[in-house]
Amino acid sequence: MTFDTVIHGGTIVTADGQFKGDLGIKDGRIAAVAETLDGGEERIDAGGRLVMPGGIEAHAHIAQESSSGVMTADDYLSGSISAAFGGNSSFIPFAAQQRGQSVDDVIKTYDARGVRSVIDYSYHLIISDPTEKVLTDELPRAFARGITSFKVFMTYDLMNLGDGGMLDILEVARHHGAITMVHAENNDMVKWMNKRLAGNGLTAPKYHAISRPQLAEEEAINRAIQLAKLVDAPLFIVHVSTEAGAEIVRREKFKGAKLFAETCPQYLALTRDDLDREGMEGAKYICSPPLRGADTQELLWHHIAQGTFESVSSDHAPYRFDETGKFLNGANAPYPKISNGMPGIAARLPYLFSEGVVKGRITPEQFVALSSTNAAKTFGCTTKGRIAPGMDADIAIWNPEVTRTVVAADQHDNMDYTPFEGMELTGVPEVVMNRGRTIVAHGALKAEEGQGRFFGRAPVDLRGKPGYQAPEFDPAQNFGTVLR
Ligand code: DUC
Ligand code: ZN
Ligand code: ZN
Repeated sequence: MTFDTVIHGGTIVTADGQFKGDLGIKDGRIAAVAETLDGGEERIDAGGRLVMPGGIEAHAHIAQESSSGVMTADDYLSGSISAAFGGNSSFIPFAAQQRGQSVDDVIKTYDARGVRSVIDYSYHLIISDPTEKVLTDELPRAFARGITSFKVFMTYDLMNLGDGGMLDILEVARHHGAITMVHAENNDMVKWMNKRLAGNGLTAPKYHAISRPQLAEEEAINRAIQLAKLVDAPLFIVHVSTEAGAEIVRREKFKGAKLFAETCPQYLALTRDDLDREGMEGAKYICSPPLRGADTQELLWHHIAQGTFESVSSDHAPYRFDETGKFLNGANAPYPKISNGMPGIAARLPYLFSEGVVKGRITPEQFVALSSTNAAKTFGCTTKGRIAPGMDADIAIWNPEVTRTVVAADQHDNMDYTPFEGMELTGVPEVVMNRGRTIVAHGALKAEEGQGRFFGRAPVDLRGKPGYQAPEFDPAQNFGTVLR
């Protein structure tokens, strides 16, 4: 067999194991994996390197308006370039519905934005207005096009669907093999805290941490899971920031809920004390759920190592530290009016590798699972996330020994800061490929605008997840009733 490219002499790492070997690429796909492979128009020496599936970033906000109308600093060009420098071959940003907007229009809008991407992309929808038409007509059409996941919110007045709204949309998702992602924080607890803090004149950035209590996440995660269990629908809890929330996820998975979850590097690397930096610096660290205490960090790492989370995602939500982003509502805006989110798409995998693999908290195989393979499985990316013949040649070749200091300029995004500034991280994605084409090599961009392709995704694969049946839906326990 002839190959376009052979990557030789590296250690190939998959979610299941690692071995020394060569990898042959033909027409954008992995054509062969063997101990040694001859030929290849291009031969890449991967001696001393780890050859892994390129990252799949499953949580990023790119060219997206927030519910209050603030546009992210990164579009599909800058966001995808930053992702590529961070070891990602593909990503699944959000396509957000504004209230009153049809899902068809949302997809059309993001299709026009996505064409600039240098890596392959798909979308998760964000649904804020689940009208009857959305539920019965527009969402099923989106699912049929391969957009098989969407996020809903239990917080923010403009987004919160309420429990009944959640049940309605969870049932639609279940029926069509789609997966519901949820931002789980109790809206009334947050609003009540906001009111108390404002009443006491406490509006500096640091009070953001207090305004969104850990209990608000714990309560809402538990409620979201019970709602999903009632209709036996798959549920993905995004950005888990608390030990209590992670513990509920672990317990409910064990009980058979069709449950998936992620946490993010910011909850491992940063703390609420970062919100208390000099002047308005703390605004850089405003994200929701908020950063927690240092005690939470090792507990979340433990959950990562034990398999509570499918993925560690960036939740890249870039707003510049100026009047276009964080301070759209004024340089001294009270914390509820400071744009909510932080960048991290380039730092996600270097952080996870360095603090996870290098420090011995997770294995290289777990790194592959958490960075790529599990996201592919959970979100139906059938040709991505694995190194095996026939799969897309989405590959990242890592040098596991080089140490770099994180600086904003190396993130290659459209931001003016990185919350990870100054951290020393060991492990660098030296070469990143998307469908066999090198997009980043040794710190240089090789990709062209628009070379990324949209990919549709398969319905959710729930094999091996028998699920949970609420007794009220079980004819053996509900007087023989079949509920439709
Ligand atoms: N949720 C996110 O996932 N990102 C930014 C802000 C938010 O509420
Ligand atoms: Zn969220
Ligand atoms: Zn997010």
